[in-house]
Amino acid sequence: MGFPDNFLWGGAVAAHQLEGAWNEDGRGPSICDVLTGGAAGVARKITDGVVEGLNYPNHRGIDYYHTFREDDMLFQEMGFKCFRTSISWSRVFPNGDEEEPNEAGLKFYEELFKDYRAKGMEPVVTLSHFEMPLHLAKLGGFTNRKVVDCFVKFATTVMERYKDLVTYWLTFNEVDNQMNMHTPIFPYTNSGIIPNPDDDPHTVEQKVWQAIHNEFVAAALTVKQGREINPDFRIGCMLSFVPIYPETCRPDDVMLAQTEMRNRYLFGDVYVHGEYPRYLWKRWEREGIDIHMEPGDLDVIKEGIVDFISLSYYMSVAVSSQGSKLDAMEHGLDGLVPNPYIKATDWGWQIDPVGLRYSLCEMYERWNKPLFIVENGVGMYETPDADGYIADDSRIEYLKSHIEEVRKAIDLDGVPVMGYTVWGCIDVVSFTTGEMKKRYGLIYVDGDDEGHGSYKRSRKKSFYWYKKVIETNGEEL
Ligand code: BGP
Repeated sequence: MGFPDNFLWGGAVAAHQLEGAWNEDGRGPSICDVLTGGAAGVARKITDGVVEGLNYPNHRGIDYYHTFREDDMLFQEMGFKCFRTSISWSRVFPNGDEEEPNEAGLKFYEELFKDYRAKGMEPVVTLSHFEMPLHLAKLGGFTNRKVVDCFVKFATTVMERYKDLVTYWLTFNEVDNQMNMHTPIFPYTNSGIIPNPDDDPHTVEQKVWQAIHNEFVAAALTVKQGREINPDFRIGCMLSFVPIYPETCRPDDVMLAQTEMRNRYLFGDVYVHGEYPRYLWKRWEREGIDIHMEPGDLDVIKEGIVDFISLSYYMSVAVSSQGSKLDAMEHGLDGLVPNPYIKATDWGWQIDPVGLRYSLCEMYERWNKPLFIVENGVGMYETPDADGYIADDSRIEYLKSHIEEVRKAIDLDGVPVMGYTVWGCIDVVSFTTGEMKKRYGLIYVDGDDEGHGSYKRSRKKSFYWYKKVIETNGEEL
């Protein structure tokens, strides 16, 4: 009982949030490079080129591009069995549509993955973690069919190059986030759709759905071609799983929660069943969404079924049929209401460990595929004490309570869980806020939002705690 012997404990990061070196060794500008840093309560801005005087925290990240060998030693010290990162597309194809890849970019990831292997960590690689070359976004991102070919070329190039180094691949990070269609950030970072203030809401929805279709085709082609490159590859999708509870047992609340959950389920439904669900065809018809499909697209989607499902899990939310419709524009959800039974973080993310077990059961029973938790963690404000130490007991409590629920899902519900990677196992630039001060790490990085500081690494209390968890294969929490 408990975690299986081959359980993949580890940590997770994404290229643009930690590598820095944004314009080194031939890397082209990516959409993240023109996304400014934020400040508490201020949304990040999307610019169309780097603007002097604005803050772009990912240009430096935490310098991992230059420090990975030493940082990886810390992950090795914790006993990581795997390490999840992403490949920055514009390091490999600087504009996205070149004939030949950039050898320096390919070389970097080769060294990186070799280093993981040498340190006993299985690489888990996301092909697209909120990044694409800026040039492709200017061509319309995934609304433009040409980008499907560019992506597949990029994916097959790296799969071919690292076929003996990497077994676990994930296609699009949190692909379902763009169901928050009316926030500028998710359609942009998921699909490279640059917001156009002249677009009416229907035009925005039409664009996002088209991009989603094209990404389904791109993901399925990647799965198919990946299997030809190496039949031992295990290729999964990546979903941001946020269970949506009805606020009450009022039937309209329950119905609303089910309707909203479909925004999450539809991605897994397509990746696993290989076809668009009937509720989606109905919705497209009702909302006047007209998807351009090329001949053979639906066959491709049918053939490119994933081997496993990976997910991020941070929180649950609740909805009420009595809630405001306006919320749909702001949050991508109708009738969002606070859940009075659980606490939230400083950023309003509601902490709900039981929701993780609930999600694992829902997902497995719906899709019957192994699950891999590739992100879970808590963002906190943190300042080292006089000795430079951070006793992050509340992070330990967060992780412990979530891992306990994973164990229950395995032991009591029979859910096959492949692994668990703590998000931002080292402090990185926050994705939604663009800040360094929203920290997730088990390792502290002495850097601020403006890039000041020594960037020295130090172990937090959670570092030692997680090391023990891995050593005892989750027996000691
Ligand atoms: C997920 C993303 C990550 C990450 C994490 C935490 O949505 O896949 O890239 O950053 O959330 O989010 P944030 O950094 O905004 O707190």
